[in-house]
Amino acid sequence: MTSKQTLVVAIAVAALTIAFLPGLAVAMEHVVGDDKGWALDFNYTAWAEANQFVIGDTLVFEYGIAGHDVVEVGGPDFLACNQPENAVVWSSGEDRVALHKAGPRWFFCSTDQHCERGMKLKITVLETAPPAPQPKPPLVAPPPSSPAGKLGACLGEAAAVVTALAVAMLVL
Ligand SMILES: *[C@@H]1O[C@H](CO)[C@@H](O)[C@H](O)[C@H]1NC(C)=O
Ligand SMILES: [Cu+2]
Repeated sequence: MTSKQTLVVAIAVAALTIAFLPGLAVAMEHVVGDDKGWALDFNYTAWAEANQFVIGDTLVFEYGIAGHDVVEVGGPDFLACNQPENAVVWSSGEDRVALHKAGPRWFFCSTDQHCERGMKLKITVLETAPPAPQPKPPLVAPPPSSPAGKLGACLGEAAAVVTALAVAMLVL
């Protein structure tokens, strides 16, 4: 292949990737509490509601090891801030917890009364990411769930790829 052909192929691959990117799952790392990390005086219920957790994602708990830890428990122990003998405990200060199955997970800090004071996190891990909200289709268009709607969406993506290729050919 000439270098020009190589470039065209590279651009085509890039255009295809961008066109179909929304359909690809990207594993996410969630730093618990964002900038605040794993700490007192933070609403982890609100934080969990503002985030989406999908199988393959990772939770990262960041905190000073002198003051905190991370304990994983079941639902009733979570409600009672109770740490059973067999609970899994993380204490590195930078704990990475892989979310490898769907369903709820419960964590709290076992230091003093930190759990009672709200240093506790419940998340629900989803099987797959829910579809991103789509812009409302015009009234005349068929509903997106119908075969015609899907075809339309595919044609739209195909048109984007063809346009990108045409631009690439013109530029080269
Ligand atoms: C934390 O946020 C949740 C959800 O927004 C809210 O229902 C709850 O009252 C808050 N808790 C505190 C202690 O502010
Ligand atoms: Cu703590």
